[in-house]
Amino acid sequence: MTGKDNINWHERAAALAIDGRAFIDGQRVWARAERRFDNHSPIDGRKLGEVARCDGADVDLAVAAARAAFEDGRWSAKAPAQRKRTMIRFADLVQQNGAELALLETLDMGKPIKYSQSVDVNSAANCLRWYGEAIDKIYDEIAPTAANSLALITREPVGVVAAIVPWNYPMIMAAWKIAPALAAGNSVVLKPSEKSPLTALRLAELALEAGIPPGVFSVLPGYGDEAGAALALHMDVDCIGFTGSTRVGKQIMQMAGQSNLKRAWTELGGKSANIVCADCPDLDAAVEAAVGSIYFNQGESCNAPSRLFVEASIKDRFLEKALAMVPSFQPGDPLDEATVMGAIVDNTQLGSVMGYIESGKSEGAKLLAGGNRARGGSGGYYVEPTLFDGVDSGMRIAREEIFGPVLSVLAFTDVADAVRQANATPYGLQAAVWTADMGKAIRTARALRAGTVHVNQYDGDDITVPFGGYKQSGNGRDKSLHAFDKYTELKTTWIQV
Ligand code: TXE
Repeated sequence: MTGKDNINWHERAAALAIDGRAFIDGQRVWARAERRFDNHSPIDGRKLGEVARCDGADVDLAVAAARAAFEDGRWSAKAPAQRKRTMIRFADLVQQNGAELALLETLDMGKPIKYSQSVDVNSAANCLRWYGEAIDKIYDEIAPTAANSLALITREPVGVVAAIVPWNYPMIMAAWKIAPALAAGNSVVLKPSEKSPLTALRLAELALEAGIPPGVFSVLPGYGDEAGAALALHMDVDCIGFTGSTRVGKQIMQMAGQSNLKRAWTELGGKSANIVCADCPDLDAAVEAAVGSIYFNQGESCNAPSRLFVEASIKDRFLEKALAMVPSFQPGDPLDEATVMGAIVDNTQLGSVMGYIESGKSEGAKLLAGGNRARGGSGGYYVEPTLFDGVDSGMRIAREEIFGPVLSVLAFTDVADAVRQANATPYGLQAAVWTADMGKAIRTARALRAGTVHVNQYDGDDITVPFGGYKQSGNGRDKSLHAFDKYTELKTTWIQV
């Protein structure tokens, strides 16, 4: 992004031509069966265009092209330094086309244009650049064996990688998979969510323009049970990287097992606990993080801190400050640069979020803010920032992933009990603890069963650190050098000396 001011996003949106064709073997094509689905914007319900509805036949083509590319070495056999240069060009092109990508992302899934630019475009470009930069700085190993032999331990690309990603951060989720997989020399077939396919298709064009050869990176829009399942079941896909719901994550593991035992990596749901102790060193910062993090991206984040545990003695003060802040997250027009909360991705998700709000009310939680649809008359899907107090760990709003702007507040008197409740979930993605007592912070962080624990903050986020969950929040890690573990095989070569 150039950061230029005064873009008229409505005008740009009206002028935008949507190309919903798939991207297979370097070409924009419709699905073999000629089927399409309508793509609507959650901003106002308007039809944006038609998108290729790919199925098993298209998957076969894309996988065959990916395999051919992998075998002939047009990408896989390039020196890491060469792949690096191409990945960096790809990142630069994402940045240069940032305004268009941001607009597509906002129109497609409803997040505020301000964040599509500053967060989604920048993070995706940074991710592509970082893995490109990293790939020619990784050395292999020689094992400390006896003197009459040499054992080389080398990493090789795993082959054909399928990536299936969700709709909440379409570009970033795609980048987290494709950047390490491509940098390591794999061929990749990406299936974006049917709810948000547009930026992935544009990324494929930019990859080709950057010099990633045809066949190495294909993008197949389509439904999960058609294109997605065909990829997960494919006998010639070596590895699958999935981000989405825990329900589908389990199916992915099963399909991997029932086909060719492809490596299956999953980044799934969460119900992250944020524990604020009475000795919190900066209550204002804690309030800002608790409120800001649950309403960011309309609450559609797997790591959203949706369960807020506050020590009883400070709860009233905490809630007073939180409630003063909630109205600033009222949803607005996502194409207005001042908007901080946008539209829920579609009518189905809206119905699900409203259902959770109703369940909170009927199970006896105290609705202190929000609870209603917003922006009536816009034709889009908006929910007020919602806050429930008096939540009990047994209630559905405390147990299930809502994936909407709904914060559940629970009181505690004993931090050990808060940790027990925090851990009493099938999920284990993230958690946080706020306390001035570093001993308590570290003991609590150790006790929390989560892939990431924050201490006195909730916004720690960097491409250099792994991201992923314990328990049913998935396996493997996205981001950081650890992501290469998912997309490479270790080979040992014994040499007689
Ligand atoms: O996700 P799905 P949905 C959670 C969140 C949300 C719920 C449903 O709670 O409310 O999941 O969202 C593809 N074989 N998260 O329905 O269905 C699908 O096409 C192969 C948390 O959108 O898991 C899409 O590309 N693929 C989450 C991707 O899987 C299949 C992000 C995710 O879709 C498939 C998203 C199948 N049988 C939702 N069925 C997070 N952790 O960030 C679907 N897909």
